[in-house]
Amino acid sequence: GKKKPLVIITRKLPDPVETRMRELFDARLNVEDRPMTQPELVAAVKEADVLVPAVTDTIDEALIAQAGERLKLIANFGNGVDKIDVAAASRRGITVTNTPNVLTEDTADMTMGLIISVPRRLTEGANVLLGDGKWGGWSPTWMLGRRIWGKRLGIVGMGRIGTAVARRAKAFGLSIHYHNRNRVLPAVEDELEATYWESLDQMLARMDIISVNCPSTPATFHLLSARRLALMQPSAYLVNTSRGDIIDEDALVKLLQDGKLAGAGLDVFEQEPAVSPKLLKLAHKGKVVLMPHMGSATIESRIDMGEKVIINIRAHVDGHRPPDRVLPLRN
Ligand code: 8YV
Repeated sequence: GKKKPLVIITRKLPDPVETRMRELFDARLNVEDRPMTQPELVAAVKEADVLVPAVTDTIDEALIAQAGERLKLIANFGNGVDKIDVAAASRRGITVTNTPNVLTEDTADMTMGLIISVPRRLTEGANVLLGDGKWGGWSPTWMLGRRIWGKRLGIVGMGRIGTAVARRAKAFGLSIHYHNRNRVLPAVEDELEATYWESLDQMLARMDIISVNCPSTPATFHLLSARRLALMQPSAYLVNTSRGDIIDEDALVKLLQDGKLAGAGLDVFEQEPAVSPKLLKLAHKGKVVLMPHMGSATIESRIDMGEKVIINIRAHVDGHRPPDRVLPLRN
């Protein structure tokens, strides 16, 4: 039969995915559960027919310039391709694919979790018993948070995940507002009773909770800048499960420290896996809830993401257009 393509996978993947990849491809798996070093990545792009990176790998123009003739597909394990220079890949005739849809609901669940956790002080409450095990007892005025029911949620980026967050939030009694480059379909606006804000500034100024659900692109870098964050009400909360660099993290920290923002729930950071000590301090004070990039971290999502990677590779090697091809940004 045909020679199997050499597929180099940068990270350890769930067992069923690795088993399937071994059956279908000449799969080179990363047995150590750590990101590849730069020399390892260079060796991989020189040799592979297909590279399967994850969010911890930076596939920039300089790396792509070192790719061998054989490399024709970068099948990302993950939805966000912000660490991959898709335009540079495209110029070299390398296709890029991602794994949309399968992680939408889980990421929306995590987002909803943060939308509830921060105002209702879930982790703070749990830590009372964990910390020193001392609970002084119930009191009518102790550990009071803020209700989310009846509040206004502003979603920045109304794509698949943003819409899934909106559905959940509506069921929890929040009113749905959103900012997006384009309005969503009237049927979706009707279903969610959603209000479209053409002006992000105006939306930020009027919301009780903001959820960031847009991709990280040059156009969204620090979209929530110091100036824009300062427009939010001091009683407002900010949640981010997309990418850290959409928010000016230093400016966010400053506002939280100065009491000009009520709290934040962050699953992503500007310098992962490093988290600023200032944010950790705010977490200890109960002002913020910090998660280590876990939006899609379910067995189900991660297996389905692997399946998507496999589907994209198979389509590509069979000479078809892979279903999840990512096109270079046009801006
Ligand atoms: C993963 C994600 O944690 O899909 C994404 O964009 O951020 C998460 O699903 C990770 O990126 C997988 O590489």
